[in-house]
Amino acid sequence: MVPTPNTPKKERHPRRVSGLGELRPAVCTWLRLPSWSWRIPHWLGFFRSKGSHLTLNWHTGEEENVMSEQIRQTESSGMVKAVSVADYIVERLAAEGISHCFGVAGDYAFPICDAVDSSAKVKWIGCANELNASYAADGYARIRGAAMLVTTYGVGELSALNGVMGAKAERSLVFHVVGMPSYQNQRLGKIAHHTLGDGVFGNFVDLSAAAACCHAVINPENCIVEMERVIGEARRNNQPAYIAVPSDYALSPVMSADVKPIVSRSNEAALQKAMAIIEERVNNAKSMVAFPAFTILRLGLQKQAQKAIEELGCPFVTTLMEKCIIDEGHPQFAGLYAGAMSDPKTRRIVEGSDLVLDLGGVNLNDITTAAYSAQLDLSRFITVGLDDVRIGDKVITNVRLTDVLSELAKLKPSSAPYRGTPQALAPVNGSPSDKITMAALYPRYAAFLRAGDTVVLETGSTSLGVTPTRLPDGVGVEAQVLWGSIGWATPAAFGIALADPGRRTILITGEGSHQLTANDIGSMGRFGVNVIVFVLNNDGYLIERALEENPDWTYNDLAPWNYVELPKALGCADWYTARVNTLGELDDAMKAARTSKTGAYIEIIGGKMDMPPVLAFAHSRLKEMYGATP
Ligand SMILES: Cc1ncc(C[n+]2csc(CCOP(=O)(O)OP(=O)(O)O)c2C)c(N)n1
Ligand SMILES: [Mg+2]
Repeated sequence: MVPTPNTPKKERHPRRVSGLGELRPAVCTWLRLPSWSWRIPHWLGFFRSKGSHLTLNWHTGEEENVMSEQIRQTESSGMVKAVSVADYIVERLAAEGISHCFGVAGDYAFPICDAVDSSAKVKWIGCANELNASYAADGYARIRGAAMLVTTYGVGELSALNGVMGAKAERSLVFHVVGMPSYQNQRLGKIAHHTLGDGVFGNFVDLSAAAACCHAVINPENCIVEMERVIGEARRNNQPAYIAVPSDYALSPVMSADVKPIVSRSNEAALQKAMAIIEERVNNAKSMVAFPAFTILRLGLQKQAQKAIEELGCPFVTTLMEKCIIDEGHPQFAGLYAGAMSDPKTRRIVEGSDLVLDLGGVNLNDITTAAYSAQLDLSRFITVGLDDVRIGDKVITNVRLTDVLSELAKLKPSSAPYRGTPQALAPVNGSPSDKITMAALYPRYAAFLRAGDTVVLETGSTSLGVTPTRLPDGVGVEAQVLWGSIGWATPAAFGIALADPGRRTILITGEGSHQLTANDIGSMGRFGVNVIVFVLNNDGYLIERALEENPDWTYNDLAPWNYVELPKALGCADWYTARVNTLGELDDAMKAARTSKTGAYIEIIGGKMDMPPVLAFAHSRLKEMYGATP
C-alpha cells in the first residue's frame, strides 16, 4: 500500500482497527501462526535484562501492543488483510525497542520505506546520505541497544558500509535492511540500474554481509524464521545484522512459521565452573583491578558492572574506550589507563596487580595503550567476554557476561575495599582576552559538562585532549576509538540525541572530521534535536600533522569553510551560533548554548599546532606505533 503523499500519517490508515482481541484468533488462523506467536517479543529475555537502559513501552508487557496495528489491518470487506514481509520486518524490529529508522530511500527499498512510514511505532528519519545514516544508527544503537538502518540496493548499501563495519568493530547492533531488485527481475536476469549490468544480483550481498555478524536474504517463506535467527545472533554478538529483501517479496504476505525467539543463556554448569575458578583466583589475589570494557556500555550493563565492582571492593580503571562508563568520582575509580601516559599510580595499580578482571573484553589497541606503551602480563588476566570466559589458556564457553556480573556481585573477598581519592576537576584558567589554547579549553569542557549530558567525541586531537580530563559524575561519553572513522561523531550525536531526548547531547568535533558529515546538522534541525555542537577550527588535520615527521604536508590542509554559518544554511536558522577567538567569548558562548532551547553551534578558533600531551607523546613514538622494519 503506497500512502498518499502529504497525508497525515493517521489518515493514511483508515482501515486500521483498534482492538486486537477479537481479531487475534482470526489473524493467527489466517497466518496459520500458533497463538503464542503473538508473544514472541515478550519472550525475549534481553528486553528485561536491558533494565534501565531501555525505557520502552513494550516493557509494560501489554500483549495487544506487541505487534502493531500493521498486523491488525483489515480490508474494507472486514476480512483480515495479509501481513506483508516488509510490515512484519518493521514490526518485529520495533519489538526490539527501535522507534526510529535511519536511512535514505530508493526504489528497491520503497516497500520497506513505506512500511516504516506507515508504522505507528517506527518513525522514518531521512539522512543526507547513507554513511551519515549508518553513523546515526550506530549512535542510536549504543543508547537503545539496537537500531534500524534502511538503504537501497548496491549504491545505498555500499555507501553505508564503513559505518556498519564500524558498528561491527565497536559492538553496536544495527539492523541493516536493504531493498533488492524484485525476485521476478532477478529470476529473469534482467539488466537493471544499481547493478554492474551483468544480470547478477548477488554481487553486493557478500560485501554487505561482511559488515555484519549474520545475514539473511528474505523471502515470504523464510521471513519469520530468518528474522528470529538474525535477531538472536546479532543479540548474541551485539553486532550488525544484514537483512536483504527483494522488492516484490517485501510486498508479499508473510508465511507462518512455527518458531520461538532465540535467547542467549549461560550453560549453568559452564557458569558454575567459570565462577569456581574466578572465585579461587579472586580469593588468592594479593591485588586485583577491574577493567569494565566498552561492551558493558553497549549492552547497557553499567549498573550491574558497578555493583559487581562494589561488591568485589577492588579498584577499577578505564581506557579511552570506556571513559565515564562508571562515574569518575566513584571512590574505587583508580584513573584512566593508557600505558605510559597513565598517572603513575594508576599504572602501578594496573601493571602491578596479580589479577586483572577484564569485564567485557577490553580492547588493547594502539590508541588505548598510548602507542603500545602498556606493560601488561596477559597471564594475569581473567577476560569475561560476551559469551565466554578466558582464564590463561582455558576458555569456558556458553557463559554470558551478564550472568558472570551477577555472580561476581555475590563473591565476598576478605580484603578491605579500595578507596581512592577522586581527581579534582581541572581549574579553569586564563583571562577573557586570551587566545584559546587547548590547555585552557579542556578544563572548560569539563566545567561545562554536567550530569545528564552525553558527550560525543570525534576522532582527532580534541578527543585525545578531553579523555584524560576528569569529567563530572553523571556525564556519558560516546566515542569511536577503535574504528576511528572521521565524520562519525556528527551523525552519531544526532542518533544519540534522538535515542534519548531526556539527556542533552554535546558534540565535540574537529573541523576536518566535521567536513565529512556536517550536512546532517540539517537533520538535527529538521527533527528538532537540540544538540550543542563545538567545532574546533585549527586550520586542518592536526592529529595527522602530529602523527608525521613533517606537519606541513598540504594534504593536511582544508578548504576554509565558514563553519558558524552552516546551521543557518542547513535549515537551523533558530539555533544559537557563535565563532569564538578568545576565552571570554568562549565562556559567554558556553553559557548561551547551555540555556538555548534550540540547538547551538560554536566554532572555536584554535592554534594550528596546539595539541594535547598524549598526541605529542605519540609523535615521539611513531616507530613503535606504526611498526618499522629494524
Ligand atoms: C574516514 C577516515 N578518513 C581519514 C582518516 C584519517 N584521519 C584521522 S584523524 C583525521 C583528521 C582529523 O582532523 P580534525 O577533525 O580537524 O581534528 P584535529 O586533529 O585537527 O583537531 C584524519 C584525516 C580517518 N580516521 N577516517
Ligand atoms: Mg582540525
